[in-house]
Amino acid sequence: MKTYQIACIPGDGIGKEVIPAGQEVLEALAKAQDKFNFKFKSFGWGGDWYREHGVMMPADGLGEIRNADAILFGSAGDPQIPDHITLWGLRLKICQGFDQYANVRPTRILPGIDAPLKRCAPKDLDWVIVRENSEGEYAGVGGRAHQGHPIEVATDVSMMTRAGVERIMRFAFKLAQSRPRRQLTVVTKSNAQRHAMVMWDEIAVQVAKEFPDVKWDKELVDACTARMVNRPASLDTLVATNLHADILSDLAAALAGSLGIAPTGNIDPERRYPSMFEPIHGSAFDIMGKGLANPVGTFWSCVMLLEHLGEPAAAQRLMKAIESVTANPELHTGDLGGKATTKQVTAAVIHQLNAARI
Ligand code: NAD
Ligand code: K
Ligand code: MN
Repeated sequence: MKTYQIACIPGDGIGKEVIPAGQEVLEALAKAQDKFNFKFKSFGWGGDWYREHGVMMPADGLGEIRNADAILFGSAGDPQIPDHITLWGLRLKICQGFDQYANVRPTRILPGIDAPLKRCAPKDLDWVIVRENSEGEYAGVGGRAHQGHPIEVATDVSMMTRAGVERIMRFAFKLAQSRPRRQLTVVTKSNAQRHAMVMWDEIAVQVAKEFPDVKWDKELVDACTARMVNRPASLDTLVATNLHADILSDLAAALAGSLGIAPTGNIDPERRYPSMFEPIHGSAFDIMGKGLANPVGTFWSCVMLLEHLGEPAAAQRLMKAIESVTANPELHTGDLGGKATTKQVTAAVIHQLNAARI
């Protein structure tokens, strides 16, 4: 029987609560069928590691997880450590080190969840946001000169390469092509960002020619936020830069009910390196350590992990279990207006997995 090696990095805050829950659910899923097993290895990297060692992860950390079949990640962010240190020292190190250049963020309104938009039926909101995950605004290019002086200058340069934009555009068109509506919205801000985003637009026109069966349009990112609220059914697959898609996908998650539900995959489409799956939320300082975190974003990320491993039947089975749990308001956590705990939701999903024994 096949055994998948999964590297677990819970990180900080509620990451330490939702990732063990995800591991439990994957273990239960493996037990409920006899096709594959998981071998988990956990890494205690993050804020605690930083307090002890002065870095978020060891210098050879990427080497330690290099051979995993996939990575399950929680969150990097600690109330005592500046956010740019925790983010750059762990999550971005992995995303960039393993060239996980496609960040895929599906959003849908799951059964039983009250989405905040009154005019939006569940079927009207079914999106996948593709986020460029290797360059753009988060390329790390820039600096500070004359720090602390009145003449100080600080820059963060949004650096885009033709090769980097072409590969994410091609990935997004291909993904759009695989979905029933075959529709892509290319998000841009080329009216104001007149160099990199103009190249982005030109590359969209060029790559679109390879996908004549995909309908596509362009939308400025600010207008796109309004369109998501006013005409959600007009969108299907979207592609946007690192920063723009970061913001759009939090909005998307909130429109679908809660940040606590939304999943993501940091994918290396060429499969040279392991891909990394994580809920889109962060450490949630306000609720950490209380056992109140919604684990659904992590469970849905596990669905994406299973799809990536080439286990679509198992992925579907887990998604069904998640949906039958969200359908019951008594199993909603605080972010959804309910009273359930992380443990109760986890136990309910495991119960459903076992009940669905084939
Ligand atoms: P956050 O996602 O941690 O929290 C935003 C709000 O959503 C909070 O009120 C929180 O309680 C709620 N929330 C989020 N996830 C939830 C869940 N699963 N269940 C219930 N409620 C949930 O965002 P933030 O407050 O902006 O960031 C906190 C820290 O996390 C910062 O250090 C930030 O840098 C970090 N962060 C890390 C990642 C990552 O590792 N990928 C992503 C986002 C934020
Ligand atoms: K996260
Ligand atoms: Mn984000």
